[in-house]
Amino acid sequence: MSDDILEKVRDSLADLDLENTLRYVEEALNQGVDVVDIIMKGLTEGMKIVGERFEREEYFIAEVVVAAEIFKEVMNMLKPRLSQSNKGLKPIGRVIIGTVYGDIHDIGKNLVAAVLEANNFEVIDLGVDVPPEKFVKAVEEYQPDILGISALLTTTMMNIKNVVEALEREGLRNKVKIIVGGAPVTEEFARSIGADAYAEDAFKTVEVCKRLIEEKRRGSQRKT
Ligand code: B1M
Repeated sequence: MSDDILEKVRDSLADLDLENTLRYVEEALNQGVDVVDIIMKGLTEGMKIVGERFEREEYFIAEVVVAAEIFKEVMNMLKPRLSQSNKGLKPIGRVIIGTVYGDIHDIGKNLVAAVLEANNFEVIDLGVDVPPEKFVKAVEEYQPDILGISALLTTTMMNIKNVVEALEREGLRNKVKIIVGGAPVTEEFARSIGADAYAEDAFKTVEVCKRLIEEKRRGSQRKT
């Protein structure tokens, strides 16, 4: 039953049909489908299909932009439902997040930020196309526990290394844990550029960030 409705959410997003995407998301919520499943099995899978159609040249940039707008609109509706009741609780930790220089993809990064906030992290979002100097300045200014860097292009993921090196040059590398993610990024890549951790999706990011906070508090500089 819930698979049925999630397929409808996925396909209506892939077909760029805002009205039906919203309708099926409402229906899924009414059926009691978990909001996490709506995001991961419905919307994210729909975006994957959009990417495949773009690769096969069935869709062009205009269609991809429309899909991104639909995703964002539905997320605006779902975001309040992600939040647990964190009011009055001390945040678990502070995370600065941004999409790396040269890259303007922000749907995944925004989702990671929303899920972290819903799980009681304080999140400072630097936006997209963020140069290394801006990451460095933000780390100096806000002294976060964790710096999160997102990259969606194979060409821009290499720019993450420049951020790690810039932090090293400024003597800030040991003050912050670095987590990286995004479609082309892997665990192996994360290690190779000297990041502390990798997470494959927004919900894994929460688990990994909790672990990084623990490690930081224990004063361990061991790489994960
Ligand atoms: Co572009 N794009 N795009 N695009 N786009 C991809 C990434 C691509 C795979 C499509 C394809 O060809 N199949 C391809 C990259 C190929 C490559 O490098 N290997 C591509 C390309 C080529 C381009 C352009 C170069 C196209 C052009 O102009 N010719 C151009 C580049 C612009 C630039 O950045 N300089 C471009 C532009 C765009 C749009 C602007 C039209 C739009 C972005 C709109 C926006 O973000 N506001 C767009 C979109 C939407 C996509 C696809 C279709 C969907 C991405 C997405 O939002 N997915 C994408 C195809 C695909 O990924 N299959 C594609 C949904 C989102 C929830 O998932 O972002 O993966 P994702 O995030 C996940 C995880 O990756 C992870 O958690 C998230 C949530 O669970 N994660 C993290 C992400 N960041 C994390 C950080 C973490 C931890 C986990 O810690 C910090």
